[in-house]
Amino acid sequence: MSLIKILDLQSLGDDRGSLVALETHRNIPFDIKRVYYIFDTRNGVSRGFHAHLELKQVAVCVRGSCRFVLDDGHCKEEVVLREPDKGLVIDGVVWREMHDFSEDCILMVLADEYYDENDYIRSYDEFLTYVSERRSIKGG
Ligand code: T46
Repeated sequence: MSLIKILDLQSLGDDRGSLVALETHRNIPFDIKRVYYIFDTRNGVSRGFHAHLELKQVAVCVRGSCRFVLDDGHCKEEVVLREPDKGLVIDGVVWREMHDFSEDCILMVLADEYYDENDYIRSYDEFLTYVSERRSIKGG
Protein backbone atom coordinates (compact mmCIF):
# COMPACT_ATOMS: atom_id res chain seq x y z
CA MET A 1 0.00 0.00 0.00
CA SER A 2 1.30 3.44 -0.95
CA LEU A 3 2.43 5.84 1.79
CA ILE A 4 1.10 8.72 -0.31
CA LYS A 5 -2.59 9.29 0.33
CA ILE A 6 -3.97 12.39 -1.35
CA LEU A 7 -7.39 13.79 -0.47
CA ASP A 8 -9.38 15.68 -3.06
CA LEU A 9 -10.63 18.62 -0.99
CA GLN A 10 -13.03 19.79 -3.70
CA SER A 11 -12.54 23.32 -4.86
CA LEU A 12 -15.79 25.24 -5.20
CA GLY A 13 -14.95 27.44 -8.13
CA ASP A 14 -17.09 30.00 -9.90
CA ASP A 15 -16.34 33.01 -12.04
CA ARG A 16 -15.15 34.94 -8.93
CA GLY A 17 -12.42 32.42 -8.08
CA SER A 18 -11.99 29.39 -5.89
CA LEU A 19 -12.93 28.35 -2.37
CA VAL A 20 -12.04 25.24 -0.40
CA ALA A 21 -13.84 24.34 2.84
CA LEU A 22 -12.18 21.94 5.29
CA GLU A 23 -14.61 20.13 7.55
CA THR A 24 -14.12 17.54 10.27
CA HIS A 25 -15.26 14.08 9.14
CA ARG A 26 -16.49 15.47 5.81
CA ASN A 27 -13.34 15.95 3.78
CA ILE A 28 -10.87 15.75 6.71
CA PRO A 29 -10.83 12.26 8.27
CA PHE A 30 -10.47 13.35 11.92
CA ASP A 31 -11.47 16.03 14.46
CA ILE A 32 -9.37 19.10 13.67
CA LYS A 33 -7.81 20.34 16.92
CA ARG A 34 -4.93 22.41 15.56
CA VAL A 35 -3.97 24.25 12.39
CA TYR A 36 -0.49 25.62 11.74
CA TYR A 37 1.22 26.95 8.67
CA ILE A 38 4.78 27.26 7.48
CA PHE A 39 5.80 30.17 5.28
CA ASP A 40 8.79 32.42 4.45
CA THR A 41 10.96 29.30 4.35
CA ARG A 42 14.54 30.24 3.51
CA ASN A 43 15.97 29.13 0.19
CA GLY A 44 17.44 25.62 0.31
CA VAL A 45 16.04 24.84 3.76
CA SER A 46 14.46 21.46 4.50
CA ARG A 47 12.19 20.77 7.47
CA GLY A 48 10.56 17.88 9.27
CA PHE A 49 13.01 15.04 9.94
CA HIS A 50 10.85 13.38 12.54
CA ALA A 51 7.98 10.93 13.00
CA HIS A 52 4.94 11.09 15.24
CA LEU A 53 3.72 8.31 17.51
CA GLU A 54 0.00 9.10 17.36
CA LEU A 55 -0.65 12.33 15.46
CA LYS A 56 -2.75 12.37 12.30
CA GLN A 57 -2.33 15.28 9.92
CA VAL A 58 -3.38 16.59 6.54
CA ALA A 59 -0.94 18.93 4.75
CA VAL A 60 -2.13 21.36 2.10
CA CYS A 61 0.10 23.65 0.08
CA VAL A 62 -2.24 26.62 -0.17
CA ARG A 63 0.31 28.60 -2.17
CA GLY A 64 3.48 27.60 -4.02
CA SER A 65 4.92 24.11 -3.71
CA CYS A 66 7.09 21.81 -1.66
CA ARG A 67 8.19 18.20 -1.79
CA PHE A 68 7.33 15.71 0.94
CA VAL A 69 9.29 12.51 1.57
CA LEU A 70 7.48 9.89 3.66
CA ASP A 71 9.33 6.88 5.00
CA ASP A 72 7.87 4.03 7.08
CA GLY A 73 11.29 2.49 7.77
CA HIS A 74 10.76 0.02 4.97
CA CYS A 75 10.03 2.16 1.93
CA LYS A 76 10.30 5.81 1.03
CA GLU A 77 7.95 7.70 -1.25
CA GLU A 78 7.74 11.31 -2.27
CA VAL A 79 5.17 13.73 -3.60
CA VAL A 80 5.20 17.35 -4.67
CA LEU A 81 2.30 19.36 -3.23
CA ARG A 82 1.31 22.31 -5.39
CA GLU A 83 -2.49 22.28 -5.55
CA PRO A 84 -4.50 24.07 -2.83
CA ASP A 85 -7.36 21.60 -3.20
CA LYS A 86 -5.24 18.50 -2.52
CA GLY A 87 -4.35 17.28 0.96
CA LEU A 88 -1.60 14.84 1.90
CA VAL A 89 -2.66 12.54 4.74
CA ILE A 90 0.20 11.83 7.14
CA ASP A 91 -0.70 9.20 9.71
CA GLY A 92 0.91 6.17 11.27
CA VAL A 93 4.49 6.24 12.48
CA VAL A 94 6.05 7.75 9.37
CA TRP A 95 9.27 9.74 9.07
CA ARG A 96 8.58 12.95 7.14
CA GLU A 97 10.82 15.46 5.46
CA MET A 98 9.85 18.58 3.52
CA HIS A 99 12.17 19.91 0.83
CA ASP A 100 12.27 22.31 -2.14
CA PHE A 101 9.96 24.95 -0.69
CA SER A 102 9.15 27.52 -3.35
CA GLU A 103 9.75 31.12 -2.25
CA ASP A 104 6.00 31.78 -2.04
CA CYS A 105 5.13 28.47 -0.35
CA ILE A 106 2.50 28.48 2.40
CA LEU A 107 2.16 24.98 3.79
CA MET A 108 -0.90 24.59 6.01
CA VAL A 109 -1.24 21.55 8.24
CA LEU A 110 -4.37 20.32 10.04
CA ALA A 111 -3.81 18.08 13.04
CA ASP A 112 -6.02 15.90 15.22
CA GLU A 113 -4.19 16.83 18.44
CA TYR A 114 -2.67 19.81 20.21
CA TYR A 115 1.07 20.29 19.99
CA ASP A 116 2.92 17.75 22.15
CA GLU A 117 6.68 17.37 21.90
CA ASN A 118 6.39 13.92 23.58
CA ASP A 119 4.64 12.64 20.45
CA TYR A 120 7.74 13.31 18.30
CA ILE A 121 10.55 10.90 17.43
CA ARG A 122 13.30 13.25 16.24
CA SER A 123 16.12 10.73 15.81
CA TYR A 124 16.12 8.60 12.66
CA ASP A 125 17.90 5.74 14.47
CA GLU A 126 15.26 5.75 17.22
CA PHE A 127 12.56 5.77 14.55
CA LEU A 128 14.07 2.73 12.81
CA THR A 129 14.38 0.87 16.13
CA TYR A 130 10.79 1.75 17.05
CA VAL A 131 9.26 0.56 13.77
CA SER A 132 11.35 -2.62 13.59
CA GLU A 133 10.41 -3.55 17.19
CA ARG A 134 6.77 -2.85 16.43
CA ARG A 135 6.96 -4.98 13.30
CA SER A 136 8.48 -7.92 15.18
CA ILE A 137 5.78 -7.69 17.91
CA LYS A 138 3.03 -7.56 15.27
CA GLY A 139 4.66 -10.39 13.33
CA GLY A 140 4.29 -12.56 16.41
C1 T46 B 1 5.09 17.94 11.09
C2 T46 B 1 5.58 18.75 9.96
C3 T46 B 1 4.80 18.52 8.70
C4 T46 B 1 4.81 24.57 18.33
O1 T46 B 1 5.07 25.18 19.37
N1 T46 B 1 3.53 24.25 18.02
C5 T46 B 1 3.17 23.59 16.89
O2 T46 B 1 1.98 23.33 16.67
C6 T46 B 1 4.21 23.19 15.99
C7 T46 B 1 3.87 22.42 14.71
C8 T46 B 1 5.50 23.50 16.29
N2 T46 B 1 5.80 24.18 17.45
C9 T46 B 1 7.19 24.54 17.73
C10 T46 B 1 8.15 23.38 17.93
C11 T46 B 1 9.46 23.95 17.40
O3 T46 B 1 10.09 24.66 18.43
O4 T46 B 1 7.67 25.26 16.58
C12 T46 B 1 9.02 24.95 16.32
C13 T46 B 1 9.17 24.41 14.90
O5 T46 B 1 8.59 23.08 14.82
P1 T46 B 1 9.27 21.88 14.02
O6 T46 B 1 10.74 22.05 13.99
O7 T46 B 1 8.73 20.60 14.55
O8 T46 B 1 8.68 22.17 12.54
P2 T46 B 1 8.78 21.27 11.25
O9 T46 B 1 8.44 22.14 10.11
O10 T46 B 1 10.07 20.53 11.19
O11 T46 B 1 7.61 20.15 11.45
C14 T46 B 1 6.27 20.55 11.46
C15 T46 B 1 5.52 19.90 12.63
O12 T46 B 1 6.21 20.14 13.85
C16 T46 B 1 5.37 18.40 12.48
O13 T46 B 1 4.40 17.93 13.40
O14 T46 B 1 4.59 16.84 10.90
O15 T46 B 1 5.65 20.16 10.24
